[in-house]
Amino acid sequence: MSDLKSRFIEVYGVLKQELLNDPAFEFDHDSRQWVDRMLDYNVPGGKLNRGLSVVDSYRLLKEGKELTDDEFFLSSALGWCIEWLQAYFLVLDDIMDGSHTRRGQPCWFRVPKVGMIAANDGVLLRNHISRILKNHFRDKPYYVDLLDLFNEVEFQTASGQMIDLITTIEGEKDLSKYSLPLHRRIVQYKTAYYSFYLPVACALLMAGENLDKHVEVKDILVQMGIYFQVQDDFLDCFGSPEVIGKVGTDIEDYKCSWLVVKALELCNEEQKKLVHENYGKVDPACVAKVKELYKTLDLEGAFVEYEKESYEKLTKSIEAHPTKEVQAVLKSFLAKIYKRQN
Ligand code: GPP
Ligand code: MG
Ligand code: MG
Ligand code: MG
Repeated sequence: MSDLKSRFIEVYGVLKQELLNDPAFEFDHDSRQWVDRMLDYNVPGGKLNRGLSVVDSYRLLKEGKELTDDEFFLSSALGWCIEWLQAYFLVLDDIMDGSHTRRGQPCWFRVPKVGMIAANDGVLLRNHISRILKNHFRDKPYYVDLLDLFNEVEFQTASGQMIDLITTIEGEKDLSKYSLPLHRRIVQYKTAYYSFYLPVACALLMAGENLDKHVEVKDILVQMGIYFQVQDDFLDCFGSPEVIGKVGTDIEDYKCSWLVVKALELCNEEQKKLVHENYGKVDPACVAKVKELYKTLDLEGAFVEYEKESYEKLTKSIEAHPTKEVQAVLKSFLAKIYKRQN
């Protein structure tokens, strides 16, 4: 593990201890143990890309100068707030999507004796973010902007999640409503803001920048986030569960996934009928038929094409940006996700 990553993980331990000893609430042994286990199960086990990106981006914005211990701790704490936000979203998303596994283990709500307590754990995870921010950023001049940023991004994500969910009601009635513009709207809101814009926005605030002056950076990051969610949709069907740590449910869930939109675009009348008859069914035989059609239509090829185009477009927009430091932040982000397998 890199030195940066292990130092970053140490900060998780500090933040967790602070929350467990929260003076606002007199925890008894059982409740402290519950929160401890719930946090370890849901917060630190991912790739940590979003969290580490805050530290990376902040360092690049400081022209690569070594961070002081205090700067490292604070940028890591903001990074962890994003990992907490991600944990909160995933715990709830897995309930809503009826998923089984996440990060190579059962989804939290599937763990014996957890069940719907997971819904309240989601609320707790969200509240932990505000407590971490209050503990460490209350005296900073950018505190209000930070709170506002987290609130806005949470609102955008929940709105995207809502469209992701209610779209399936319309889709069940009329699958032809699934289109690339609709897909784009869903993924922009449910994924792009919190996964891509938020880490960089946190670093910019820490560096004393005004976010209103960075709309073009936001735009590039949102485009990158859309590309990232198309990858997620692709991996849901074509990724290997051992590598992505989860078993896909998009076909069963009737999701407006990039794959089904592409399939509807490419298929003939007979194949369209097959999609209509088999999409959104839990029966494994139906799922297999849809997957087979995806292979026949060479959606893997279509995805490789999309990936190449997105990479070229993003690189062009990044290179058009006037400041070298910002370019470095964006390029490092793109390099982390290009052709990812998990
Ligand atoms: C990813 O969708 C979107 C989220 C995790 C946002 C959830 C937002 C909430 C307000 C709960 P996904 O279902 O495709 O992700 P995955 O494939 O990881 O389940
Ligand atoms: Mg999901
Ligand atoms: Mg979902
Ligand atoms: Mg997915």
